[in-house]
Formats: sequence, structure tokens, C-alpha cells
Amino acid sequence: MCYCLFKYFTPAPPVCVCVCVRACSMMAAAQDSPVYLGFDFSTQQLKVVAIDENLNVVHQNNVQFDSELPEFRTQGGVHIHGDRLTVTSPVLMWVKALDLLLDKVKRAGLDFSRVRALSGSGQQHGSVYWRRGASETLQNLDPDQDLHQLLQGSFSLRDCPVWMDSSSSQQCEDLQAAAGGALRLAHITGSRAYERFTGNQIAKLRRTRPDEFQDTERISLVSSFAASLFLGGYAAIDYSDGSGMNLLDIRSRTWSEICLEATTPHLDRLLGAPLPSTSVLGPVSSYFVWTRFLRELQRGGLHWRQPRVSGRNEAPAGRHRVTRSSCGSSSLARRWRVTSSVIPVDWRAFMALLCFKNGSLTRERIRNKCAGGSWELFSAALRDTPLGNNGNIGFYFDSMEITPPAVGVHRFDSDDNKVSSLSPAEEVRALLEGQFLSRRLHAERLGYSIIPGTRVLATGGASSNQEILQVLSDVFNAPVYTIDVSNSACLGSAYRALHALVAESGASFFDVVKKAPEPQLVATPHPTAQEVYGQMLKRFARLEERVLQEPRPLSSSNQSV
Ligand code: ADP
Ligand code: XUL
Repeated sequence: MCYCLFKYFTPAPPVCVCVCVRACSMMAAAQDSPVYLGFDFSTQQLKVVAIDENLNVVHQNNVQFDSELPEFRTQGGVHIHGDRLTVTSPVLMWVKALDLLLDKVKRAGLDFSRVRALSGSGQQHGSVYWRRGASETLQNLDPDQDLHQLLQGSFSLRDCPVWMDSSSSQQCEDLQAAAGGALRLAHITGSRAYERFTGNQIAKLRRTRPDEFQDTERISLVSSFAASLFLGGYAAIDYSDGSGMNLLDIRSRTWSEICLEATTPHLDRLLGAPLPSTSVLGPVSSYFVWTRFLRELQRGGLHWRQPRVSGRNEAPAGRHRVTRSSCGSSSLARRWRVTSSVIPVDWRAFMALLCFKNGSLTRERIRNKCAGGSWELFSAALRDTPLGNNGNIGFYFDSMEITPPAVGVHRFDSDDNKVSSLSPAEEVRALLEGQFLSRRLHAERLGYSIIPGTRVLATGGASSNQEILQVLSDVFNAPVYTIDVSNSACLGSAYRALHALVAESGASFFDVVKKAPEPQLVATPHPTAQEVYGQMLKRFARLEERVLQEPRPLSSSNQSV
């Protein structure tokens, strides 16, 4: 997440000096039907959604890192290192994915001259390290070359720590000690110290990679890195993603002196000042204007004046709905509340966020093991097994979980005896029920309660799976809603881009999304759900305690699947 966005203006429609008839009609079309782009630099792929002024989706595209950029040898978009705690992604893979995505969009026929504004989001917590001199390179990109060629030498660190990393426990302890304890740190930054939070990653890199660290002139988050590419200069970190660093004082919305000092002296110089997620970042760089947006028109013999920016835009924001369950690589449960917080679209508000690491990738592993690699068979297993799974309960933490901090696979039968296996269909249901019971248990511990009128909004790749949504509805004993576009982060970004152009007139983001299609009801709880899962939740909580008391495997054998 979360999902803080960046944004800026595309140039105003350029002024045509010398035009042929065909080009004139293109201009007219461009002015008549603007589009707005929303990008999402997520864990496994780079995605884009284009919408028109009525919020209709006119184009969607994506680049899958593993299959379309195999030269980077990622699995699920990341490299899991030998200690099984360190998780990184190659920064040049993200850059190359942008080159590829823009080419795909162009080949699919989207006329870039219709683009009025764009905005984006990135996986939260991941960080990018720009080498000395990179700012200059960014400002002087040669339109004849691809971005990934131009930026080969611009990063002091080739492999960026991402949100799945759990390797900075020592730095978390150090930070909490310096801040006066976990609670005090949570008072300042909104969260106790978490391994994936960027401040702790920076502290670790400063110690383990001192030379590369010395050679760094700027540190970006994934979202501000992506914005920097489009901007041709360093984009500010926004409050929303900034609140996932253990560095931002979430009340004053400035970097916390205590946290900065404990992380690395003068870190603020490397981070730049944070900005509201709705700040205007500026015009898209001339590199994109000339190479990506208008190259074809140039070839057509047009002469354009240097693009200029008119008006103001505004950016960021996380996803645009309130209580929701995301079913992508990670799983998230969020609601408005001040506890473990991020700052959402409205920068004066706070929103609680619970993050679970073993989401889609674990479901894929169990699908491959128990359902022959087919989502159809996986869904059939859910249909064929009863609510409550005959008392079988499972915990599936392929890698060190965030909430709760446990690892390994733990299966229990109806008498709470530990068992080493379940039938394939029971295993599928144990996984799903276990994942959603965990979401509910930990959300309730944060103060969430299911009351009449509670709705669950499901987003992310797995939200297209009806049987998974049914289990979600049953476990939460609440109706589940989805939107048509499972790439909700992209869609939210595209809405932000559109909002950017009307914000000056005082229109709020919520005014803009009023026209958006309402989420549709896709699952309602089974009549016995409350009884079955009310009981099961209590057992689940007790069994989770047992799992947490088990000695953890050494880091090298961390994966117990
Ligand atoms: P991210 O944004 O983290 O890259 P997405 O929200 O795009 O993730 O979700 C991608 C995931 O969606 C894939 O890892 C895949 O497991 C899951 N997925 C796609 N289709 C289905 C399906 N029919 N049933 C269950 N999961 C699915
Ligand atoms: C949120 C988190 C994950 C990533 C996934 O705190 O760590 O949701 O942002 O993109």
C-alpha cells in the first residue's frame, strides 16, 4: 500500500504550427476525448488503467515481471535471499517494465496525445537508492534511448529492499530503544518498528553496504521513484507512503528528529521534505513528451511548440475505499482509525492498516500442490468442502509472517492435535479459512467489530474468484462487494489524475468519484456462518498462541512448507 500516489500534469495540448489534415483530425479527437492514466508499481507486475472523463475504463495493460522480463530472474517479482529473510527487487527491472508497458500501451492503440494527467501508486515500504549524479542524468534523458539504458548507472544499489523483507530485526530493536519503546515509537510514527519499514532498511544498508550508501544522493520510495521517472527529477515522498517508514512524525507530518538520528545522521538530506499526497509535482518530463507521447506525431511531420503546463494538479492517495480486504500478493485489512496508521487521501485523516505477507503466493503454492495448478480445481475444492472444514484448521506461513510474527505450516485436526497432512480439498479450505480467520481475529484485536451493515470490499487479483469471496463472506459473516476492475490501485490512481485537473475549482476527490460505479454485491454469508466461525475463531486464536510459542526455525531453514 499502500499506496500513495504521485502525479503531475501532462503538458497542455501542444500548439500545432504546421499540420496535415490527418493530424488535424487527431488533434480534434485528442481534445475531444481526454484520458487519464493510473499506474501501479506492485510486487509482481507493473499495471496501468486509462479512464475517460466519465470514469469509464478505456484501456488496461500490464507487464508481468517474472514472465515478461525473465532476464531479471525474479519469482513473484522478487529475489528471496539465502537467509530467507532478505527480499529485494532489481530496480532496473522496474525501469525496464515502464519502457515495455508504454510500448505495449502504444501498440494497443492508445493515443498518448489524449492523456491529460497521470498518477500512480507503488508497493509501500520499498526503497530506491539513487547514485551521485543521477539527478543530472534524470534531467537530461536522451529521447532516442530507452529509460533502462539511460539509467543503468544511476543507482547505488542494484537490488532494492521491498515490503516482504524481514531482515532488519536488529535495527527495529535499536530504533525502539532510541525512541523510548515500541509504544512511544507508535505514538510518533503511527507504528511500532517493523522490519519492512524503510527507516529500518536504511539503517541496515548503512551498516552492511557502507560504500554504496556513501555513494547515494537520494533515497526514494517505490512510488516517489516512479514519479521521479515521469518527472525527470526527484519527486517528494508523500505523507501516505511516508507513514510506512518509521521516520515520519504523523502528527506534525515532518521527519521525526529522534527517528532520523537513530537511523542515520542527516538522513533528511537524502529523503527530501515530505509533501501532502495531494501536492502538484509538476509537468511530465520532456523525455516522455517527445519520445513516448508524441513520437508518432513527430514522425507524421508535425512541429510542436515546447509543451507548457497550465493549471495545477494534485496527486496521491491510497486506494479509494474504506473498509476493504485486498487479495493481491499481500493481504490487507484497513479501516479508518488511529492506531497502526497510514495517512489516506485526506491528509488530515488516519487509517489503520493490517498487513499479511502470505497471501496470493501461498494460495498459488497450495493450488499447485493440491489442485494441479488450476484455479478451477482450487475453487471446486472450496465448493466440495463444508464450512468449518470438519474441524481442521491450518496456518500457512511460507515466509515469516508480519501479523502474527510466525513461520511454517501448522495443521490441526478437530481435536486440536497437530497433524502433518490433510486431504488436498481440506488443505485448500484450511488455507482459505485460516487466512480469513486471521484477518478477522487481528482486525478485531484492533477494535474492529462486525455490526449490522458491515460490508467487506474485496480488491486485488483473487477478488475475481467467487469461491474465495464466499469463504471471505462466511468467515466475516458479512456481505462482500467488489468492483469490476480488480486493479483497484491503478483505478484509484487514474481517478486521482482526473481529480488533479478539477481540484483547482475546489472539487474534492469524493466529488470526482461520485460518478464511479458502485461496488457490486458478490457474496452473502451462509445462514450457518455465524455459528460455525464464531466458535472456530476462538479455537483459531488459541491455536495461534500455540504456534507462536513454538521455537522458530533458524533463519536458513525458515521455510517450512
Ligand atoms: P499485486 O498487485 O500484489 O501484484 P494482484 O492484486 O495483481 O497482486 O494479484 C495477483 C494475484 O492474483 C496473483 O498472484 C494470483 O495468485 C491471484 N489470482 C489471479 N487470478 C486468480 C483466481 N482466479 N483465483 C485466485 N487468485 C487469483
Ligand atoms: C503494506 C504492505 C504491503 C505492500 C504491498 O504495509 O507492506 O501491502 O505495500 O504492496
